[in-house]
Amino acid sequence: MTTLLIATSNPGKVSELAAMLKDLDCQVIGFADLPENPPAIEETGQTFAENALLKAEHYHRLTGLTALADDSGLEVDALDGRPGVYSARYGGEHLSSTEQVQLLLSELKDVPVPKRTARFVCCIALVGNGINKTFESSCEGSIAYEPRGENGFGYDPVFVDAELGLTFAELSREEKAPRSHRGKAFLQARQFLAEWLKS
Ligand code: ITT
Repeated sequence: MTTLLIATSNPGKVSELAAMLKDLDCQVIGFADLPENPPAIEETGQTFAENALLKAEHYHRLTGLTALADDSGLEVDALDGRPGVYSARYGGEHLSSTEQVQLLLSELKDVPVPKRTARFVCCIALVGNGINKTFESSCEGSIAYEPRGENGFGYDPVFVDAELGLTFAELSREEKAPRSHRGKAFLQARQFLAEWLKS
């Protein structure tokens, strides 16, 4: 049976991706299942796809396993698309998610509702022997004036889904998955994976 490595050190992503992968015909493992934590690679790409491939290629090279990496982030229109590919490092490497959310809210404090539009973007890269693929998707929303909800991770408490009017942190994992950037990118990856695992 093929082993698929979920190549991320972000616990929020691990939990979402593991749930999405659970009925595929392969053994899914994370960094915690490896004998030692693999060293990270610097995310020097200018796009989500470049960074997702950088990560998946790096972890495939280190482990020999088929690696699934995700590069994702939040593009805020009033900030000309920032933080974008720098979402994990927004405000500097030392800030917690809660502090990053507060920084975002302070940057947007004078921005009125119609101008608070934003989107989450996700690119999933799959790299293994004979595979080198990316799958990208996004979801539209806007930035709330204050955090709401307890679920999810990162910017979820301030990302308001355009259709539901609820933040992603107010949704359960099962409600977030089909509408999220990661869930939609994963659906494409999953179709490919299912075919590839049969071959
Ligand atoms: P890995 O590189 O190890 O996967 P990371 O957290 O550094 O972990 P990224 O470089 O892709 O991952 O950064 C993405 C950041 O964007 C992440 O840290 C979150 O702050 C944010 N983000 C991505 N998807 C999100 C989601 O579904 N909900 C909330 N925030 C999200």
